[in-house]
Amino acid sequence: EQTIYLKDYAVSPYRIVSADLDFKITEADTRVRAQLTIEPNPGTAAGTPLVLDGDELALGSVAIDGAPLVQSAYAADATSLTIVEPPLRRFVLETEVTIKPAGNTKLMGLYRSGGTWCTQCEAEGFRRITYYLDRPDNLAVFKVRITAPQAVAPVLLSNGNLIEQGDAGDGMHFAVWEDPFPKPSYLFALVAGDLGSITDSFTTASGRKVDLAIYCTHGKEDQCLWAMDSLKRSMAWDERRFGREYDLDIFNIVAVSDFNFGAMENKGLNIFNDKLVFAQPETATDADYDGIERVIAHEYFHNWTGNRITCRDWFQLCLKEGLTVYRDQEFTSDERSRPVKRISDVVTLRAAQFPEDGGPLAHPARPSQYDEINNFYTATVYNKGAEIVRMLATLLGEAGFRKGMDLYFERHDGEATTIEAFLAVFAEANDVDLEQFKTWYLQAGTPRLSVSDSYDAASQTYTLNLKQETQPTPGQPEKSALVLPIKFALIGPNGSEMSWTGVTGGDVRQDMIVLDAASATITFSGVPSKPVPSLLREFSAPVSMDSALSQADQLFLAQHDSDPFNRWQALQDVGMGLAVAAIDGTPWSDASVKALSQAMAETLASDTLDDAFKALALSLPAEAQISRTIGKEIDPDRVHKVRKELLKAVFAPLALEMLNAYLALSSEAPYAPDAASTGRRSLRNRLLALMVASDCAGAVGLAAQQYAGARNMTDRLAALSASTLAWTPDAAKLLGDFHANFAANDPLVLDKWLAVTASVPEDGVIERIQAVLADPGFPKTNPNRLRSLMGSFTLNNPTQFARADGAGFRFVADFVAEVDKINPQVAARVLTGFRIWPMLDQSRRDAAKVALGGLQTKGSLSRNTADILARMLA
Ligand code: HT7
Ligand code: ZN
Repeated sequence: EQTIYLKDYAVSPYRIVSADLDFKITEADTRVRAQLTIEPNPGTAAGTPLVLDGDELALGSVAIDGAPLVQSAYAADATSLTIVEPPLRRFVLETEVTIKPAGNTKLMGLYRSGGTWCTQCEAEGFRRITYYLDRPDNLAVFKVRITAPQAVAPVLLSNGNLIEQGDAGDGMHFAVWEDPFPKPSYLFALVAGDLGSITDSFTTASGRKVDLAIYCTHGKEDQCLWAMDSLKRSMAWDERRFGREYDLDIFNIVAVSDFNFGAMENKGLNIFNDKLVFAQPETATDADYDGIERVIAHEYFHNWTGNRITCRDWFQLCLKEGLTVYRDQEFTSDERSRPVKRISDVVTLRAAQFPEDGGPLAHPARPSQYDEINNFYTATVYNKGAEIVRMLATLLGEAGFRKGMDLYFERHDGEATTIEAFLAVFAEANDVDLEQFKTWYLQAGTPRLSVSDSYDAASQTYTLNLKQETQPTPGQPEKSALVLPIKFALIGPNGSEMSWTGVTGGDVRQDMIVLDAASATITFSGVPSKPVPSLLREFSAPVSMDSALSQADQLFLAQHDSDPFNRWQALQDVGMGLAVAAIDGTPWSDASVKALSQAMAETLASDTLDDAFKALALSLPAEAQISRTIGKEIDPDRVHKVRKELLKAVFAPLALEMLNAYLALSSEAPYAPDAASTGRRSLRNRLLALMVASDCAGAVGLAAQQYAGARNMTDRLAALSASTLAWTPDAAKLLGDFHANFAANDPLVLDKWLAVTASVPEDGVIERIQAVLADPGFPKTNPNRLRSLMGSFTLNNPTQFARADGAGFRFVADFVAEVDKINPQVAARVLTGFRIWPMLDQSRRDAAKVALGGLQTKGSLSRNTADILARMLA
């Protein structure tokens, strides 16, 4: 396999300045004629060959400035077209290729989803459409002519503005689109199909009217309204918060059913996985509504952070992704509840990114090498990337961060740039040195922050000892100290924040300690009584923190901390402490469980906390989270069993309070996706799940009743999952009913049934999944269906995936081998579920190795899957 290194980055000898593309689409195939205006870059020597990327293209003809090239003047192989001796001046290269979208199951390049032709070009899909310099630092203006059969493709779309359309004879019609903004090829898009649409408009702050449209399968138009509403709110927010206006007259979104990812930010023509567009209360949950709002915003925000300013090379992926995730997180925080959003994001980070950072697939947010770039669209690049930007904002303050962003837009608009350039604008705008901060982008692994403290009553001094350490990760044996912004407060015995008169031994800035060394001992003087430290408020740095707080101090924080994040964290820490100790052989005492139970009861009864917060707080850490904290020799069955017992011990005594609260939260109001209504449903459904899981009397029947009477998918699915996760006597019946009455005719609801089915922590689940896959009607080419089934199994069903007999591992390895032939991106992503294997106990490790080894000996794996497999086994 060919490894690409950041250190080898070089400017291309030639650049494409404009691309005129002419697509002739027919049922059988698509003919693509490209007229590329090309110039040598400064310093290119005469005779330097021009090498264009290509993949699965059937080459017809090649010409330069209108003259066909003789065979010896060019060479084409499986991955490139080389022009042996191009002119050392501006010239037009003309190529004609034929491609077969209907057989394109990789879903990269031009492919068909249902009857619709659509494209996905990021990262390297454009080379599957035509020969090109398919690299993000080549910015060109595009003009695109599409000719297609009028009957099957009445809608013809591409980037930019529609400048011409008409009849092309023989039942064909055409449209011509022109995008005035130079862009890299990965932002190219084309759609041709028979689609319905909804339209709207947005007037920008400077008074320009933008026409908005969302295209979808006929009949689904009314399911696009929430997406449209989210789009308009995103456009307004980016103006308010970052001063960024939209720049074209048209903004189109197209929803398609077959898509490798969530969505794609193509200039002026976003293409979306339809699950992130369609919403109606009967089929979409609150989580779906949230996801749509978030991803619509994310793709829209890319117009500035990604499109207007793009990446120089794919190593810089987190330049656009980390920053844009940060921006979408801020949007949701401003639109909904900031603390609830922060807690949810940290839950995601810990569930998805921390395990990546601590396992065989660990890599820096800006990697320095890759074999297959598609394997680097990871939680590290996206979510840790966002955390890094968030730390920058924390360190610089809101105004300082905005100054840096303004300078970034001013200085780099229209460029393909780097992380270095991004950091430089913040350093310059704020006159600070960010050299050490940059290490966050270069170093993999989650730092461990250890804290101990002491109080000296005689001198009224309080001392905090802080230590950071990052374990080695693949290819990075040595780690250096990072800059950790640690937001904090000292909480006094009456629950309010204490002040101090002096501080020595560290960089303490009002409510923040900045730790930039391996350790620090910070002494606060003038502290009249022993405080309880509230550290890492708002989760101000993406670290794992070991604090030596007693359970009593943690519960004190859970009750008094004015930082909602740390209040939530304190409850989690108590639950984690009890679970880990019990798994380790030290059973919890009645008193300690009672204290946690009491804290949960107080949380539920609080009149100041909101419902959404309560729903998050009334929980124990997930099994995967507990396993990760244990860190080695994990037996998932034991983790499952102990967590279940703890859940029962903590929550069963609250049966009556939970039931009363559940009943009081019932509502006859019609469904609305606003924060308050969503919060109410999430608390009610959380209580139902807790009552079922802790075997409260009548809870099984209550779940069945809620399932049957539900007036929206949020409540119905919650009742179903509460039943199936606890595998109640009703569970199988409810699962069957859900399939027959809700899932069978709606693919996005079917995904929910597949996910619930695959998450049942009971023997027999593998056989049930196998039966689903063996059904001839099951669409093995659709990523959503495959991910719902297999992604849920590997990530949400640890006891069955990591079965001691190896059956789960064998099953997934066989699946990966089969799907790899159809869609390598899906196969590689499912395979990443194995990353937990080095932490398992010996027998499970052995079983995982056998399954992975078997996959390796199969040979002929895609580059995507072979790369993950090699790193997994290294
Ligand atoms: N920038 C987009 C990434 C993406 C993608 C990557 C690989 C294969 C298919 C893909 N579809 C979209 C999405 C985003 O982060 O906004
Ligand atoms: Zn993105």
